[in-house]
Amino acid sequence: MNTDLFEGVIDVRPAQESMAEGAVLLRGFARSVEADLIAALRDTVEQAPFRHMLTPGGHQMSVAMTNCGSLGWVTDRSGYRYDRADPESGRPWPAMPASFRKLAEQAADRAGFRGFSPDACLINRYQPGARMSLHQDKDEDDFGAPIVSVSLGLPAIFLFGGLKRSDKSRRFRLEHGDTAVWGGPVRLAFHGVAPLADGEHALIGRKRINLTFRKAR
Ligand code: MD3
Ligand code: FE
Repeated sequence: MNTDLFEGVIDVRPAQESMAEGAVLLRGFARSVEADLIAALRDTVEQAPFRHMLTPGGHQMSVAMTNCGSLGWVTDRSGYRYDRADPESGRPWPAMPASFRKLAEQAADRAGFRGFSPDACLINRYQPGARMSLHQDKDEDDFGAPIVSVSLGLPAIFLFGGLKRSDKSRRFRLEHGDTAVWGGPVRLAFHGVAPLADGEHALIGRKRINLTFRKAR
């Protein structure tokens, strides 16, 4: 039915794509609030700058990271964990901006995961060549909560595998504003990001930013 002509209501909801059972891709979902997100990102990064963390094996990650929210994901020689404090400054992570929280909760809601309340937002910065190898997100206490991921800036190829590392992965091109939600068994699927291709994004510049919202505790 054409609701625009019939009721004078325009459906502005973006297309909803299913990547797998429990994995929903909301194309362009964050675009209507991009200016708020970018301003809040600037403010957050001023308080807790991006840094290249060390893996437990001693390798520096190509992706630079920071966090906001009451818990932040960190890695160093002693392992992966969530911490209330930024190890670089000893201070609590910056508060999760209201625009971030609202977007994550609305995306989860739209994808059918009601009542999502993230306590952690990992902010990943990919410069050309940066990548993230296949992994599972397993550092959270409660795998029952979904994960919401918001892509900003340059497009990236997202690799989406199965529950075993050896499962074949499928590729999805994630663009500025695209928002993905993962919950249920697929929450533990292997995933990664192919090396970022060079380019220039009109608002974000020569990089890709990914916001990953989780309930860590
Ligand atoms: C699929 N970040 O920080 S988030 C990460 O684009 C991470 O920076 C990627 O993976 C990035 O851990 C992708 C999207 C994501 C998060 C969790 C998932 C995809 C997922 C869990 C299961 C399946
Ligand atoms: Fe991940």
